[in-house]
This record gives sequence, C-alpha cells and structure tokens, in this order.
Amino acid sequence: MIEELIQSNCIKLGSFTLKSGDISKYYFDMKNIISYPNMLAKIGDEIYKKLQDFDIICGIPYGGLPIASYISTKYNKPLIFVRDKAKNYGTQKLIEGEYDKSKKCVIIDDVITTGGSIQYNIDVLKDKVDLVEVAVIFDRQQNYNCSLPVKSYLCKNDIIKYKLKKIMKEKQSKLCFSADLNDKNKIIDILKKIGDKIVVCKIHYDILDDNDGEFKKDLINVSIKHDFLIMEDRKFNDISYIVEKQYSKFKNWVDLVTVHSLVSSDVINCLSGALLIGSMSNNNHDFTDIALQHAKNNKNNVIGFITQKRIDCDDLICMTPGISTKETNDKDQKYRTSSNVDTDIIIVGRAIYNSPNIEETISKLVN
Ligand code: S5P
Repeated sequence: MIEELIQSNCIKLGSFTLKSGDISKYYFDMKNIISYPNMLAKIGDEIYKKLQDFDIICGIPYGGLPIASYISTKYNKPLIFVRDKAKNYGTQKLIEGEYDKSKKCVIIDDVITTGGSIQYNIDVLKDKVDLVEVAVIFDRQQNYNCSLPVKSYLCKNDIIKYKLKKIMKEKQSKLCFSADLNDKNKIIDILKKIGDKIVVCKIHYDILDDNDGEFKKDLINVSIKHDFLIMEDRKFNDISYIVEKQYSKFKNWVDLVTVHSLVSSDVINCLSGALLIGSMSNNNHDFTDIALQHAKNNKNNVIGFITQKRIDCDDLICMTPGISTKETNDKDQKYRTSSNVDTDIIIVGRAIYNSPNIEETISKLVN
C-alpha cells in the first residue's frame, strides 16, 4: 500500500517549502486518494477493523469525509460532520446529520499533524455524542495534541522503514556513508560520485556551518536524485521536553535519527525513524537490553539499532559503525573490517572520505 500511495502522489518525495518556511523532504497529500477508489476502500476497511464498537461516524471536512462516507455506507454506520462555522442562514446548524448523547461516535480524518482540527471537532461534539476515539489514515508524527486516543493506518516511520528496505534491495547495498567533513561542498561532491552505491548518508549537522540552509537543500536534492536516506547522528540524550525542541530542527528533512537508550520512552515516542544505540564502537558499555525494550515498546518510532553485533527484533535493522579496510584503532575508535560484521548496514566515514580512491575503497568494503 505504501508503494501505491507513492505512485498515486498521496506521498511525495522532493524538496517542499512548508507554510512555516522550513523545507520538507516529504509531502503528504492524502486527499488525492479520492482519485483511487479501490485504494480508498482498502484503507477504509483496514481502518474499520481497527476501530472499537461505535454507532455513528464523524468525518472531518475535507480530507476525512470521503473515507468516513465509505465506512458509513459499507458498514451501515450513520455519518455526521462538523462545519467550520455554523451556517448563518436556514437551520444555522454547526453539526450535520443525526446524533444524540447515547451514540458512540468515532472521528475520522485523513492526516494528523498538530491535532488542531481534530481537537476542534472533539470540542464541538463532546457534549453532544459519546466520543470513543479518533482514527486517521496517516500520522505525520509531528507531536500532536489530542484529548482522545488516536489510531493510524500508517505513520511516517512506516514509510521510512519501507523506503530503507526497498533501497537496500534495489541497490544491493549495505553501505551508510558517514559524511563527517566540515567542507559542505566536498560532502556534496562525494555524494554525487557515490550516491548510487549508498543506502544512507549519515551526518552530524552540528559539525557544519549551514546558516543559510543551502547545504540542507543540496543534501535533500542529492538524496532524492541518488535515492538514499539522510540520517542525523544526533544521539539524543535528554528529557522529552528538550528533545522535542532539538528534533524540530530535523524532523521535516531527515529520515533517520539516532537516540541513546538511556532516555525515557517519552523521548523515543516523539521521534520517527529512530535508531537506538545498543552498543558503541569506542567502549564496552552495552545497552542492548534496554534498547531492545525501547524498540518493543515504541514500534511506531523505531527503525532499528546502532550496534556492534546483530540484535534480533522483528523486522528492525542493525547498523554498525567502526568499520574500515583494516582492523586498527584510532584513539577510541576501534575499527573492524566489514567481513567480521553480521549486521544489515555498515557505517563508514574516514575510510571513505580520506581515501585517495573512493570507488576502490568502497568495493573493498562491500565485497
Ligand atoms: O558506536 C558508535 C556509534 C556511532 S553512530 N561509533 C561511531 O563511530 N559512531 C559514528 O560513526 C561516529 O559518530 C562517526 O560519525 C561514525 C564513524 O566514523 P569513522 O570515520 O570512524 O568511520
């Protein structure tokens, strides 16, 4: 279904300027689903299966109405909807359709971002019907506020997980390039050369000076052209109130982000495409057990682990840094060769960007 949503332009990848002025790598236009009735029906059925028992269904105009109307007619659940403003003529109604306080009601929308329009519907309906829950087609995972539980058919983490696995398969590659250079132009030049061979480009955005945001734009464009994901290796390690603020700088344009495992579940819950630190290449601390626990408790937020050894957990991906062409140490970095690693993705920095022949080094690393 994710592939179908991409093909039908409900999920778009590119460089999009948002209302806030920020740049986003994704644009979710679920309203386009009305042009694909079979897809709308499939998703409507899946959403219906997830819902608790209810009597009436409220669709939020415009995006939620088509899917709510489908569920309403197919499953014989009467439909209501709330107007933006009460009509100032005729009946002056704010709520269309029939309802009363005894009716268990679910609210349906296409996408949840801030939760603002859903909360408006909840506030209008809360004394008029028996509100049960909210369901949406797509959760952008932007830390919404909503006073009712929200179920989603898909979330951004699902899209990223799907994209990563698809790229790995199509390119037959397990290489993540760690672009830890200060020279932004050099990073982009290298990516233009090796972009087709890598699945992820990992950065430490705080190493760079990108006040004008030009590097960010260039990186997004090169990542779309050569089809790889962008990872910010931020290793979040604070309370969720702060991490939310720190993450807001990245959430619209990076696909993946690293987080330490010694944080609370609330931190992981505010991320998408999260990679939990299981074990590091520089010392013997092992956080595997706690990382595993977080992964199990936050399935909608986590993509996998940064780890020195394979961690088996459902379909999660294991990535390993500390890889070079020779087994050696560089201060606290302990290098192994890729043939000694049993995980899905190898993360390589200096061995690539300091190499006099990058292409040759890459073929040594991946063969
Ligand atoms: O355990 C770790 C985890 C990470 S994410 N050890 C690491 O070295 N890293 C990162 O991988 C590190 O921050 C750097 O960006 C990269 C390794 O770079 P290299 O130049 O040593 O290959």
